[in-house]
Formats: sequence, structure tokens, C-alpha cells
Amino acid sequence: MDSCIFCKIVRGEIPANKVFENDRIVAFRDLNPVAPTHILIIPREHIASVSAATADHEATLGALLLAARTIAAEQGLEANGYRLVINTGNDAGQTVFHIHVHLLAGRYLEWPPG
Ligand code: IU
Repeated sequence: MDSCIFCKIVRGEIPANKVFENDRIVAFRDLNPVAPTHILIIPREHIASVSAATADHEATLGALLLAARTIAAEQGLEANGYRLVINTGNDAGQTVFHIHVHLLAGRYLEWPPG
């Protein structure tokens, strides 16, 4: 997707503070963190949202969660825990329509979310 900002990050056209990359996934620190650790985990492949995913995306969606686990371990987050969030659609507050997992940690996270 030419105009997608996260596709531009994947292609290296926009700088990002990357913490992880593999053949399917890129992860980088959120520009406006809402927790001491706030990392966005995205697929290289453009998928607009969970709602837009199909069975063809199964491997990519699995890679997203496995990358989250790896990054959480690398960042030393397993002892105190962390939260994974995928905002989907307007009511959930999705603003960037390239599927992404928020990895949040470093403070107590209230439940339910606002
Ligand atoms: P959301 O789930 O679509 O609301 O999350 C989008 C996130 O992307 C949000 O936390 C922004 O701060 C973040 N972000 C970013 O880190 N860099 C960018 O260039 C843009 C958004 I645009």
C-alpha cells in the first residue's frame, strides 16, 4: 500500500525506533507511548485490520503473536507481565489501518480498559 504509513516504515521510507525484525514482522517503539514499554508489532504484509484478515493470512497472524512473545522475553517483561492489544475499527480507537499489536508493559494496566 503506497500511502500506508506502516508500510512506509516496513520499506524504510520513514524512520522508526525498531526493536525487532524478521522475514514477516517488524516491531518499533510507539511515537506516543501510553506505558513505559509501548511497542507496535506489525506484519510486513499489509492487512488493514483483524476484520480484513482471511485464512490466507493465518501464518502472518501467527507470526505476529510469536513475535510478541519473543519481544516480551527480549525486553525482560515476562516477570511482571504485559498486555497485547489489537484495536479494531472506530469504537476501539483504531487510527492506523495496517494491523498492529500494541505491546504494553512497565506499569499496572487497569482492567477493563477505558
Ligand atoms: P491504533 O491502535 O490504530 O490507535 O494505534 C496506532 C498507534 O500508532 C498509536 O499508538 C500511535 O501513537 C502510533 N503511531 C506511531 O507510533 N507512529 C506513527 O507514525 C503513527 C502512529 I501515524
